[in-house]
Amino acid sequence: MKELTRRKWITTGLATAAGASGLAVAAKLASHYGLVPPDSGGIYGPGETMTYATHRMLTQHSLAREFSRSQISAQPFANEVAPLGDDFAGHQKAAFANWRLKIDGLVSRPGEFSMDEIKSMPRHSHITMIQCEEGWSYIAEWIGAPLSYALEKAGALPQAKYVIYRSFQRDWIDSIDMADAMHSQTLLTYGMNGSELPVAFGGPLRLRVARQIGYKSVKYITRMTVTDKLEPYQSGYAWYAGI
Ligand SMILES: Nc1nc2c(c(=O)[nH]1)N[C@H]1C(S)=C(S)[C@@H](COP(=O)(O)O)O[C@H]1N2
Ligand SMILES: [Mo]
Repeated sequence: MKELTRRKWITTGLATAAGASGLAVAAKLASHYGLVPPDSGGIYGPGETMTYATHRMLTQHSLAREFSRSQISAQPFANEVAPLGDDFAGHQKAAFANWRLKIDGLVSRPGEFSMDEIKSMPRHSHITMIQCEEGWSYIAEWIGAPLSYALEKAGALPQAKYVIYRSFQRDWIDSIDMADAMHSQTLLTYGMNGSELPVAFGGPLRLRVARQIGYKSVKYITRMTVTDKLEPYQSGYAWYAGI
């Protein structure tokens, strides 16, 4: 109850500050509560801060909409990825037996997980829509281990604020805050629509962040780093892309 009242107060404060004295004041208030995203500095910065801070105040524990099995898209669209190269082909040939997910940073037990280890973790699934910023979308069943489970196994420390994740494709790196990292719908995904996750859709391992737009669901993930600070975000897209 107390938390709810506090949240309501802060949200009202943010909205009022934004309306009355401009976004700069709202940004100050957000900063006071530690709700400033890493792209708060650019021209869209104040807007990004407002979006992130109000989302976090209102929807920390909300779920992305789930669909029924009959609504699964018959022909999901796999966005084209850059060629994956010979090293990836080698992994594929070995049926990903040598694929590892490394977890490091602010954890008490840094280490690596094989696909078999990830598949032996609790198995969760959800039928949700993935939406690209370019407009298309599809609905699929995503199957995997909750990221929260792997982070707890690795011993994420209390000062953790974000998780940075990297892909086999070196230029794909992204990050989420702990609210999304620990969220029940955030999965280390290895299955789709009852089968193995196809390579075109990010197999063997994809981070599915159900509450954010498509580009946050990075394919071919190899490493996660728990941290308490992020470098400025320079992808040109919003860091927080909640839907
Ligand atoms: N490694 C990697 N992850 C990626 C991408 C990519 O090119 N490489 N594209 C992103 C974008 S922009 C979107 S919209 C979704 C597309 O998911 P889909 O291929 O399942 O449709 O994956 C995201 N994850
Ligand atoms: Mo996208």
